[in-house]
Parts: sequence; C-alpha cells; structure tokens
Amino acid sequence: MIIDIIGAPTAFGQRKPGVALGPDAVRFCSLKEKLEDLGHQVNDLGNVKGTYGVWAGPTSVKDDEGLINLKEVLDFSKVLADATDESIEKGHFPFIIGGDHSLSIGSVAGISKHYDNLGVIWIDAHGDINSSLTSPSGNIHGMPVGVLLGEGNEDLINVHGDGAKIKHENLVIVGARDLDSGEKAYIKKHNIECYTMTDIRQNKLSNLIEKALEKLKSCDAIHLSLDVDSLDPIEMPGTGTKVNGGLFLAELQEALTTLYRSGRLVSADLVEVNPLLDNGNETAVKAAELTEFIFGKTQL
Ligand code: DIR
Ligand code: MN
Ligand code: MN
Ligand code: MN
Repeated sequence: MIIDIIGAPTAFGQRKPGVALGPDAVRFCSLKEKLEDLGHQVNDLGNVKGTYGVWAGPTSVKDDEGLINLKEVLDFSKVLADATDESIEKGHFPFIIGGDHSLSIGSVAGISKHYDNLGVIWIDAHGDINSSLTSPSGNIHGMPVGVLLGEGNEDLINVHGDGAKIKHENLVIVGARDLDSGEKAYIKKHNIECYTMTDIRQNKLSNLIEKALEKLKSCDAIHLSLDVDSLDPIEMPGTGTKVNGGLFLAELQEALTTLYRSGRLVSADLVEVNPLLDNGNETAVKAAELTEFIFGKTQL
C-alpha cells in the first residue's frame, strides 16, 4: 500500500507540554525505512501546521461552555481534516502521528467523508467520549469520540462537514480502564461496544479484536485510533495520562496482526507520545515498532 505519514503536533487538547514533539520523536526512529522494509511505498508529508502554532503555553482557562483551547483545537482539526481527506482521495493510507488525541476530531472527519459507514476501533485506557456537559477536566483530548458521535460543541461536530461522523453501532472501544461516570452512563445508554481491561484479561485481546471486526462487519472501512496510554505504563512511560493495569506490547502486537490480516483498515492514528515525559526514548522507539505491526510485520 501507499502510506502517507502525517505528523499532527498538537498539544491544545490537554495541558502537559511535550506531546507536540511526538510526531518527530516517532519519525526519528527510522519509521519510514521500517515501513518501506515491509514493502510499502511511504510518503512522509511532514507536520500539519495550525494557525496557532504548536503550543501557546499550558492554560486551564475554561470558556463559558467548559472547554479549554477551543479555537486552537478547532483550527487544527480543520487543517488536519483537509490532509486526511486528500490522502484518502488519492487512495493512500493516512497514518497520523500525534500529538494529543483531540487530533482525531480532524483526522476522522477527513476520512469519514469518503465512507457511508466508517467503523472505528478506539484503543485507549480512556473512553474519550466526554462532552462539555460530562468532562471533569475541560480537556478536549477527552472528548473526540463524543464529538465524532455528534455530542457537545457544534463547531467541533461540524468540522469538515455537518453533523456526526460516526454511528454508535460502528464504534468499538478497547482497553478502557479509566472511564468517567458520565462516560460510563453514555456507553450504557447507547449500547456502545466496549472491551475493558477486565474483558481483555478474561478473553484475550486478539479474540476481542476478531469480535470487534464481526461487530463492524457492515462497515465499509475501518479506522484505528491507538492511544499509547492503552499500554501499561511499564511499556509506555512517555505519555500524559498513564493508568496502571494496561496492555502489554506483545498482546497488542498480536492484535494489530489480526487487524492487518483483516485487510479492512484504511487509516490509523497513533497518539499521545510525549517525549518530555519519556524514559529516554523508550516510548517513541516502542511506538515505531508497534507501527510496524499495524502495517503487517510478522515475526517469521
Ligand atoms: C479524562 C481523561 N477522561 C478527561 N482523559 C484522557 O479529561 O476527560 N484521555 N486522558 O486520553
Ligand atoms: Mn485518548
Ligand atoms: Mn487515553
Ligand atoms: Mn444510537
């Protein structure tokens, strides 16, 4: 396949400096060469740039609706949506490296334009399914799934085309272990498929990915959104909101192999690598290695 690497160095969805350095850190781990070695053609499109730069200094100022950095997130989302839309238009596989998870508002908006029923597999310690009404923090990186489902701020919902970008039945959340009470209620109310860490420990991750693929069988394409905080902090120390009791690298590699072999993935985000919180460059190196499994690496 033809892979477009799109750096998305935004940090406006949360409050810890450093996550905007994620795209370059992962890229510097010979990412392009690794993917070329798997037989793909790889275009590194560089980093997307919003009007407000990469970092305006941490702020915790909430607007009247309870959101932090709304105009910056909105601006970045629009620019990124144009980039992913163009990549899919060309028949390429956009691989978006973040940056905080608010970037998925834009990345998925651009991709979903091309599909009637885009399926999304969201691998994360968190649900990211808050809205301004339920968010305890005001951080928009905790809201992209909510926005994509059509909840919360209208301007965010309407980025790159009016209305919700995904349907409740086309979403599967994997690895959840730190859901806010409003998120739990929302997931139950809308009967959203959600495999928690307990489910994963009882059933094996790659089997649950098979189940997710079955659940999404009527989708015309699948997008993977991979938050590195889904992995245990022992594996990925360099990320902003670590939660103990997470995935191990080997089981995620196996699950990504299952996903790749389905042949149904058309795009992916890899988010929340924060080099300033890393133990050396461990998280960036492991993120690059994990990416190889998204694109078909086998161990033999
Ligand atoms: C929390 C944390 N649920 C929030 N979310 C994070 O702020 O909405 N998402 N860390 O990745
Ligand atoms: Mn996330
Ligand atoms: Mn997370
Ligand atoms: Mn519904």
